[in-house]
Amino acid sequence: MEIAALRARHPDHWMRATAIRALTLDAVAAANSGHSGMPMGMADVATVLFSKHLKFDPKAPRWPDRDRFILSAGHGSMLIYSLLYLTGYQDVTLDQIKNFRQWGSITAGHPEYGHVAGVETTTGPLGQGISNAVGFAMAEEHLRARWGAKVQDHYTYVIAGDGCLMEGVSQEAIGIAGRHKLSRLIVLWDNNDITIDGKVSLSDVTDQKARFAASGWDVFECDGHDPDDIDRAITAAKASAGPAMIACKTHIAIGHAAQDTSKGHGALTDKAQLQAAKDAYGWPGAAFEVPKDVKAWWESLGAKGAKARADWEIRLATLSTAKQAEFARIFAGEPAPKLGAAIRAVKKAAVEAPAKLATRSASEKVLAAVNPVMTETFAGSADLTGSNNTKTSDLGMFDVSSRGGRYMYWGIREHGMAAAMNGMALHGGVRPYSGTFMAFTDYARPSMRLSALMGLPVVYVMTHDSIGLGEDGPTHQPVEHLAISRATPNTLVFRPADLVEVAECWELALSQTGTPSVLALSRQNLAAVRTAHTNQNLSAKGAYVLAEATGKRRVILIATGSEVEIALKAREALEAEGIGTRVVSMPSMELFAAQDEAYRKKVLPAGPVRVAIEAGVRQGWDRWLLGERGRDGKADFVGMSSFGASAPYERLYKEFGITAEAAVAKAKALL
Ligand SMILES: Cc1ncc(C[n+]2csc(CCOP(=O)(O)OP(=O)(O)O)c2C)c(N)n1
Repeated sequence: MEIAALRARHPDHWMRATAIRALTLDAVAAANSGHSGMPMGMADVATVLFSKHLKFDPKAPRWPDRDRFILSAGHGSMLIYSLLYLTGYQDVTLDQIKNFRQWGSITAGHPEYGHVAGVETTTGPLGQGISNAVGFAMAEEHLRARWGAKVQDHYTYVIAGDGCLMEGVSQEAIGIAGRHKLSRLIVLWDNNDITIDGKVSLSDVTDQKARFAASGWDVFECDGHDPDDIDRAITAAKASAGPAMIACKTHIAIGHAAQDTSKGHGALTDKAQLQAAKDAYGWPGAAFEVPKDVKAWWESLGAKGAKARADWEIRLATLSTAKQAEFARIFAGEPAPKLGAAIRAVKKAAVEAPAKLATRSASEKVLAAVNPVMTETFAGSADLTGSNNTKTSDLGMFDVSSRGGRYMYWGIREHGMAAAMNGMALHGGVRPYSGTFMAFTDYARPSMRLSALMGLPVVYVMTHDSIGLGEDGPTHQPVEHLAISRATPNTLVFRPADLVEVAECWELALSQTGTPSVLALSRQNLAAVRTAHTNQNLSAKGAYVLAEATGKRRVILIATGSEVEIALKAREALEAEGIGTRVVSMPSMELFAAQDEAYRKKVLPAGPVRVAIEAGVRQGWDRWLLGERGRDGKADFVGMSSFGASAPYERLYKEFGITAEAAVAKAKALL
C-alpha cells in the first residue's frame, strides 16, 4: 500500500482519518495492551461514515432519532473512543484516551454500554454487535410504523470484522435481517483477511458476499481506503431495498511495519515502528496531539448534528401532550401506569375460579391482560410459539408489510433472538420478551449474559422448565439451568407456582429498568396454590410463608414452581402426624436475598429442619438450607442430581424421587 499516494490523493481526508490512527497508536502504546490494527484499517471508512452519513449529536447522545453506530468488532475499541473524542462527546476527554484500559477510566478494553455516551451496546464477544444491530433495526422499523417518520427515521450502521462473521450467531442475525428486509441496517465489513492466528484462509473460505446475498441482503463493495469509493458504497447501501453489506477492502494496521499481518491485529507498542508509521502518515506533533484544524473539522461534524436534533424536537412537539408523555415513558423504559391494576385483576379472577393450569398457560393469560395496557411490549418465540405461549391475540405480526405488529417468529435462532432482544432494549421504545425451552437457555446464553452485564430489562420466557416436560427426555429437560441463570449477576430468575404467582412475577419483570428476567414456566398442569386474594405482590419479596404450621413449627419446606404443590402435600402428611410444618414458596431467590435480615429471619427462622424441593440441581440452595440460620445435619434437598429421562412426567417424578413422600421421609429423618 502506497501511503504516499493515498496522502496525495485526498490530503484533507487523510489527515482527518489519520487522527484516529494516531490516537489509537498512542493509546495502545500507553496502555501497553489493546488492538491497534483494526481501528487503523477502518479509520477511512469511519471518517466517511461520520462526516457524510451518520446522524448524531454529541451534545445529545441519547436523542431517540439518532442513527445508531455499532462497533461489533469491539476489540477495536480505540476506533470508537477516538471518534467520540474527536467529535466532542463530553465524557470522552483526552485524559480518558490517555487512560485507555486503566482502572477508573470509562475507556474500557472493550466498549461498554452505560460507561461511555455514544457506545450503543457492549461489544467484544464477537458476533454480538452485528446481532444486536438486527434488534436495533427492527425497533426502528416498528416505531416508525407506529409513531411516524416524523419522530423515528434513522439507520443502524455496524462495523464488523471477520471474527463477527465467523461466529455462528451472525448467521442467525443475517437470516432474520434478510427475511425481514431491514433496509435501514448497513453492515460495513472490515475485509482485511486477518485474524489473530493469521490469514482468514487458515480457518475459513466462505464467500461472504455470496453468503449475505443468499440470505436476502444487498451486497456492495468498496476500497476501504478511498473516501470517494466508501461514500459511493454507503450511499448505494442506504438506497437499497434490503439490509446492506458493504465489503470494505482494507489493510489491517495500514502504514505500520505490521501491516497485513496478524501481528497488526494486536498491540503495536514498538516505539521506533510507531514513529515510523507516523512519519509515513505525515503526522506531526507529540503523542496524543491532534492538529487544531483537524480537531476543529471533527468538532464541526458534531455541530452539524445539533440542527437535525433541534428539527426533530420541533417535530416531536407537534405530537399531543399525551403522546409526547407516552413517547418519553417508553424510551425511559418505565412500566405503564395501568400495569398494576391489570395484574391485580388477573390475580383476583384466578382466586375466584381456581384451575389446574401449566404456568406457561398462566403466563399467556397474564400477557393477554398486560399486552393491551403496555403496548410497548414486543413478543416472540424461537419457533415454539404454541409451546411458549408468548403470543396474545392483540399483538399482530411484525412483518415486511406490517411493521407495527408486535409478534415475531424468530425461527430456530435462540441466540440471534436473545441478541436482537438486547438490541431492541438498547434502542429503546420497545420492551422485548420472547420464549424458548428452558434447556435452550444454553443456546441463548452469551446474549443473556450481556443483557445482565448491560442492565437491560429483557424478559426470557423459558418454558418446559424441568423433567416435568416428560416424554421429550433428557435432551430437553433442564436440570442445571436454574442454577446457571441464578449464578449470573444482575439477573432475576422467577419460578412461579401458579397463576397468581405468574401474574406477580410478570409484574416484577415488566417493572425492571436495569435487570433482565428469566421466567421458568412449567409444561405440566399445576394446582392453584394461592387461594386467597391480596392486592399485595407477595412474590416481590422473593419468598414468603404460603402455609403456616399448626402447633409447634418443626419443619420448613421450601419449594419453587411446580414443586410447591408437592411441598403442600408433604405438609399435609407431616401435619397429620402431628409434625408442625411451614411451606415457603420461593419464586425468586434473588429478590429474597435482597430483603432485610428481619424479613428473611421471619420466613426462615432458626430451629426447624429445612427441606428444599426443586426439580433441578442443588447448587444455589445451600444458602437457604445451611446458611440463614440453617444447619448442616438439619437440612436436606429433594431434587435432581443427574440428567432426566424420557417418560410420562408423573413416572419421572416418582423415579427421580421428587415426591411428597420423599420430602416427608427426609424431613422426618432430620428430626
Ligand atoms: C466470541 C469471541 N471469541 C474470541 C474472541 C477473541 N478475539 C478477539 S479479536 C479476535 C480476532 C478477530 O478477527 P477479526 O474480526 O478479523 O479482527 P481483526 O483481526 O481484523 O482485528 C479474536 C479471536 C472474542 N473477542 N470473542
